[in-house]
Amino acid sequence: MTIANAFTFGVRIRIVVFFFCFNALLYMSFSILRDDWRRLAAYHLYPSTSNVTSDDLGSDTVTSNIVENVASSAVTSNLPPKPQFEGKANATLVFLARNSDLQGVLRSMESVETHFNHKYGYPWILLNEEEFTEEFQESVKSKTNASVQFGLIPSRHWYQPDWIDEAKAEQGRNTLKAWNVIYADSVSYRNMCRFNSGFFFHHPLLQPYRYYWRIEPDVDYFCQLQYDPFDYLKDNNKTYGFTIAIEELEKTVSTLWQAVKEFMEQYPEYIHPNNALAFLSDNGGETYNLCHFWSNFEIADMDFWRGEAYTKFFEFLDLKGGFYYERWGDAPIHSIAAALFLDKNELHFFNDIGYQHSNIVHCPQQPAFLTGSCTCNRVLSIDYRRYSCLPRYNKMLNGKW
Ligand SMILES: Nc1nc2c(ncn2[C@@H]2O[C@H](COP(=O)(O)OP(=O)(O)OP(=O)(O)O)[C@@H](O)[C@H]2O)c(=O)[nH]1
Ligand SMILES: [Mg+2]
Repeated sequence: MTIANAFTFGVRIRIVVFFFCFNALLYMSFSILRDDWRRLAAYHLYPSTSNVTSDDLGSDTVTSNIVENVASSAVTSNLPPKPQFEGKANATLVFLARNSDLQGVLRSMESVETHFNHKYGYPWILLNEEEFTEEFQESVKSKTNASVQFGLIPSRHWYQPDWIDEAKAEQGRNTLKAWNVIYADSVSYRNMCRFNSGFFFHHPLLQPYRYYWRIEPDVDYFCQLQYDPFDYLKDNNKTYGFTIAIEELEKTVSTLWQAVKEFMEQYPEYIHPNNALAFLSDNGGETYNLCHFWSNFEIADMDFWRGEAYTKFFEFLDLKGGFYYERWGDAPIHSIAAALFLDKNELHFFNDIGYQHSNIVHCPQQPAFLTGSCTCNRVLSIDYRRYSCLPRYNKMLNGKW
C-alpha cells in the first residue's frame, strides 16, 4: 500500500467511525427528548388521563390508580406489606388540609408512604380549621399503618384578626387581583399563610414533637429514601431542610423586606454572625432578591419556630398586617428567619429527595440520583433553571454557583 492509499484508507475509516458515532448520538438524543416529552405530558395530564402508567412516571411511582381507589371505595387500603417501623426520632408528618383536598391528600400520603414512611412509621397529624369528615378520616387512616391524628385549629390561630383594617385589606386584595396575582383575593389563602407562619407548631397535637415534615396535597416523591431525614438533621446539627429554592412573586411581598430591615435594626442580637443573608439579598441586605425555600416541603426543627427570635419576628411582622394587606407567604417568612437567625450551616438542601409540587420538580443530580433509586427525570429539575435560587444558595454556602 502506497503512502497515498494508506492515507485515503485512514480517512475512510475515520469517516465511517464519525458517521457511526454521529448516528448513535442522534439516536440517544432523540430517545432522551422522547422520554422527556412523555414524562412532561404525563405530569401535565395527570390525574385525569387514564393511560398514564407507572412506567411513564417511573416504575416506583405509584400514583396511577389512586383516584380510582378513592372513587370505588373510600376505605380501600393499599397498605405496604411489612410494617416494621424504624423511625425513632421525635418527629411527625404534618398535613394541613381541607375536606375537599381528600384525593390530593391520599395521593401525597401514598407517595410519602411508598418512598419513606412504610419503613419508618412516623405518625401523621392532619390539621383543619373545620372538623374533618368521617369519610376523610377513614380514607386517610386506610393509607398508612402509622398512627394518625386529626386536629382542629383554634379560631384565634386561623381567622383574620380584629385589628386588621378590613377596608385596607380589601384594597390590597383588589390591587393584587388587578395584577392577576394568584390567590389575590383569597382571604382563606391568607389565613393559611399566617397559620403556617406563626401557629402550626403551637397546635396541641404537635407539642410532643420536635421535628416535622410538611406535606401538601398532590405532591409526588420520586426517590426511595435510604435514611431517616429527621435523624440526619439531628445528627448533623441542622435545623431547616428544603428541596426547592425559588423566587417569590414580588407583588405579594412589596413591603416585607422593609419590615425585616426594621426588625434587624431593632433586634440585632438575633442576627446570627454566620447567617445566610447572601441567599436573600444580592446587595448586602439593601433589597430582597425574592429568594426563599419553597415551604410546601419542609423538614425542620419546630424548636426554632418556638424559640425567642422567631416568636419576636413573627409577632413583629404580624402587627405590620402584611399577611392581609399584601399576601405574605409562609415560605418567605420562614426562609428569611432561617437565613438570618441560624448559622448558615444549619440549613440543609435535601438534594437526594426527589420531589414535585405543581409543575415544579426537584430531581437529584448525580451522585444522589444513582444511589437514591429515583424515578424522576433529571432534565426536568428546576435546580439550575430560571427562577431557581439554588445557585444563589450554593454561592452563599461555598462561594460557587
Ligand atoms: N384547612 C385548610 N387548609 C388549607 C386552606 N387553604 C389551603 N390549605 C392547605 O394549605 C396548604 C397550602 O395550600 P395550597 O392551596 O396548596 O397553596 P399553594 O401550594 O401555594 O398553591 P397550589 O399551587 O394551589 O398548591 C395545603 O396543604 C392546603 O391543603 C384552607 O382554607 N383550609
Ligand atoms: Mg400546594
